[in-house]
Amino acid sequence: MYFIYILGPAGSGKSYLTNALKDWLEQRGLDATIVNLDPAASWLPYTPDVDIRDYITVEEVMQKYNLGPNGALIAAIDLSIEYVEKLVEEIEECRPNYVIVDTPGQMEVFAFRASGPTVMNLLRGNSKAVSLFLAESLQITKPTIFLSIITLSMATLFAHKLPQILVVTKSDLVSKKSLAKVQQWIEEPMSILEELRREDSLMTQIYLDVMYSLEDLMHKFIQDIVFTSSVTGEGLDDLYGIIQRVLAGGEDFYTEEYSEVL
Ligand SMILES: Nc1nc2c(ncn2[C@@H]2O[C@H](COP(=O)(O)OP(=O)(O)OP(=O)(O)O)[C@@H](O)[C@H]2O)c(=O)[nH]1
Ligand SMILES: [Mg+2]
Repeated sequence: MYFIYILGPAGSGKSYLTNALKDWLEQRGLDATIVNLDPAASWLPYTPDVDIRDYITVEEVMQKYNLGPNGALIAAIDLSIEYVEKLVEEIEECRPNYVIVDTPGQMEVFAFRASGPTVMNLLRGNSKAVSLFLAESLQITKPTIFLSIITLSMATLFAHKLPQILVVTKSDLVSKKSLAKVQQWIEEPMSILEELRREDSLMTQIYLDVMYSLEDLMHKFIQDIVFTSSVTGEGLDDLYGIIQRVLAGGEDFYTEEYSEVL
């Protein structure tokens, strides 16, 4: 059993990718169980096999503790630790090849507090896992947003300490040329400088400093990028190939190199 955690900022396409990936796997004769870990989800593009909302919802927490939606989401995720054992039992009954875990929209609440990564760890136990960090193509193709997304993806990596693949979603919404540009920024981070300067020349020195600091980090921590569309199915073959490589540990992956440190 392999776990695939789907993480990313609000609206980045987590739930749609969860659904598309499950379909892709099932069409190839592989079983996938979907776990919804979003206690605030009011509608999902799939029917979850295992659902945190069967145990706790943000709505209930708001009423019970007189909290607003953000406070209630924090509380619901903290409280969900209590129910992980039940979720694990449900997953084990399914005994799938893959467990795809969809996570809450407000990823900062989930990934950057202790309870989110704790739930992730308890859920997978000793099973191998990979996380997909999602970024929307319409956002990541903008140079300054690219920098924010890259730093956020690294922060997420440090929070859950799992091998992570950067997935640029909704690739059907931008040109191939723009996606190729993002690929180039990943491979040669300094190539973004010119565009950053063009966007805001007053910031040139700061961008230079940032890029010098980020270049090495990016080479070390962002190894895989893939462009997908849950609408056209584009990129899902590539994504599966990378997931397999990471999970099988066939190639030298940074987690092996850093596992002692992490
Ligand atoms: N064109 C296009 N739209 C997409 C794609 N994936 C998702 N969307 C749209 O983007 C919106 C958000 O998608 P979701 O999958 O719900 O995003 P999410 O990250 O789960 O959202 P939250 O859980 O609220 O954070 C929906 O309106 C989808 O229709 C895609 O590959 N292409
Ligand atoms: Mg969602």
